[in-house]
Amino acid sequence: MVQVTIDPLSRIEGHYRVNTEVSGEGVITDAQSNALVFRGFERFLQKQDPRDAALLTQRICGVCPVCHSISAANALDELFGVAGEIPKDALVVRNIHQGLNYIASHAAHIYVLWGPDLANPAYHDILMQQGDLGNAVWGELSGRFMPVVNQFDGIRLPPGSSYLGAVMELRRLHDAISLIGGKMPHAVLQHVGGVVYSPTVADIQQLASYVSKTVNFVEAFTLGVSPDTWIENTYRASSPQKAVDFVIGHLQDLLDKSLTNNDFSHSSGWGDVSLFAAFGSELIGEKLLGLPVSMKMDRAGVYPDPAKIGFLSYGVFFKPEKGDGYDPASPADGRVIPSGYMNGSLKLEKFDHQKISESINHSFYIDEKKDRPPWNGVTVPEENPEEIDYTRGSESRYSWAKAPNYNGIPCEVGPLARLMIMGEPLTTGLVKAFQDNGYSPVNNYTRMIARMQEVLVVIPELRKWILQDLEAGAKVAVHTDLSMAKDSEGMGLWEAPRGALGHWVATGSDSMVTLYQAVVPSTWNLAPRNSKGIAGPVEQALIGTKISAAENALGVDYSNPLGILHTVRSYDPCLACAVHTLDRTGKHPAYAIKVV
Ligand code: NFE
Ligand code: MG
Repeated sequence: MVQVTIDPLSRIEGHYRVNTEVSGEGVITDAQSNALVFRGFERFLQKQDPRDAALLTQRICGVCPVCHSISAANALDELFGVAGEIPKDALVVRNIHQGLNYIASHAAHIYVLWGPDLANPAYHDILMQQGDLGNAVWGELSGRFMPVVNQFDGIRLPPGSSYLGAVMELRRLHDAISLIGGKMPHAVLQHVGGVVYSPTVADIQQLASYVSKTVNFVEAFTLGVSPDTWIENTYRASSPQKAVDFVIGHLQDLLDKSLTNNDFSHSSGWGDVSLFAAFGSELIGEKLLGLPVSMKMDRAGVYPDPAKIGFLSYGVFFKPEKGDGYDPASPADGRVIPSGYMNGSLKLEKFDHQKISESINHSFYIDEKKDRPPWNGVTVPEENPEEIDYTRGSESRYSWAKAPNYNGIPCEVGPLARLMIMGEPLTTGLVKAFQDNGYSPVNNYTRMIARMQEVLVVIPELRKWILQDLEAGAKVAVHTDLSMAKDSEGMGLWEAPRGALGHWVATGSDSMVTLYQAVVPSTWNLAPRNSKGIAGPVEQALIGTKISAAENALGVDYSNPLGILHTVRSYDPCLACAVHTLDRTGKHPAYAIKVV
């Protein structure tokens, strides 16, 4: 048994440590997910004017400030009793603001945080065993995904073309978000009662132009085919099987050409998604397309026991067709990407916000109760440093993240959960293909494909909101004043790029905040054990995963623990969001393995 600890785990947002125990065969047998900073947003909002929450909570995170401002504004709408009257155009502006941030956030993850893993030296060694084909594929992976600072065999390599292209594209997307939000990060747009700005005709045209430039990037780099063709045959396919057939057929056409000349370049049609879709998966690449080699990412990051995991979506993007107002409880038909809960066997149930609770048994908080719903939540940090102890493994208290549960069960949240719950054809078809072929449908590969596909789900909706639904100069707010928030409660359910996001607020007789709780996607995904001792989603996904590249294809290499890195990064973690401080002791945990 070897203990492998990665601290800090890089190329995620924030400060994160993961402890694992690994068997002599290189299989992870236990894992603890450690969130090691506490920031206290829920505490310093106490006694504040609640209207400030839509501005202040954005400071939780610079990657996803938009979703925090919208969750907060949604909570305030209910707190002030105006959720049923928010003008339709304000809801459309919230959609556009969030839609642009979804694409930017997913692009940052796919290309900048996660993409460089495809250029890991282990894949060089695995691919080089395949002669000319492997050499050509490695040339594409390293040429596209190499990060800015990278050395290989002591030689400094230039950054990848797709990596650099995405960085430029992110800048443009941030310009677009700034146009509508005033700035990015930390916009000044979302407010109780609606939004503070109504786009002009010129702004609407400018927004449309930004989106069409993003679509050009997606065509040239990400897909290698027209996004409209892809959307028509996947997101809008008449059945999940047809969506999968389209993608497999497309990959087969590309391979038929490229296997003769070993040309896997962008100019021969290999978009970044196609390259990953074919070579990332044992089932798709080796079994269905007949490739001699793959990264086998579909074998890693799976849940061993369906009774201990669920999948959750609170629903996101208002439906403009419904007119003014919305239901804060987010019923299943209320949003474009719907709310819902799927159990570990992928059976869909209606979402009920009353089933949400958070446990603190393995977290550094003090409370006489071990589980509380967020509308009755407390956040009191452990003050006694002697109580902070990481040494008893999974028995310890070991994280500043609480452990959220739905009906007592930890849940994966994020693009894969959302698109499975939505019944998005490509995701649903892929899930079925993995099940039919004896694979776990939820794995590191399907998590990444779902994130890529969600960009293609958002693009056509974004174009519709901008070009059809948004009215220049329309009314975008209803009147509110502070007295309306007296002795009240509000709940803001939304979906951040990384998954289910909820803000809960309550006020006293002076209308000032008496309770503020945020339950955030990375808190769900990176949770420690809950009050029943059930491991959090990332912990469960790590257990059983092989530590080194492609199912330990080159043997066990503790110094390059790609199984851990791929699995944790497939959730796109954000620790700034997950733990909304300081090491009071001044003692820092030892660095065991530092991966940069
Ligand atoms: Ni800081 Fe966030 C998103 C939220 S987190 S990135 O998306 O809420 O898990
Ligand atoms: Mg919280």
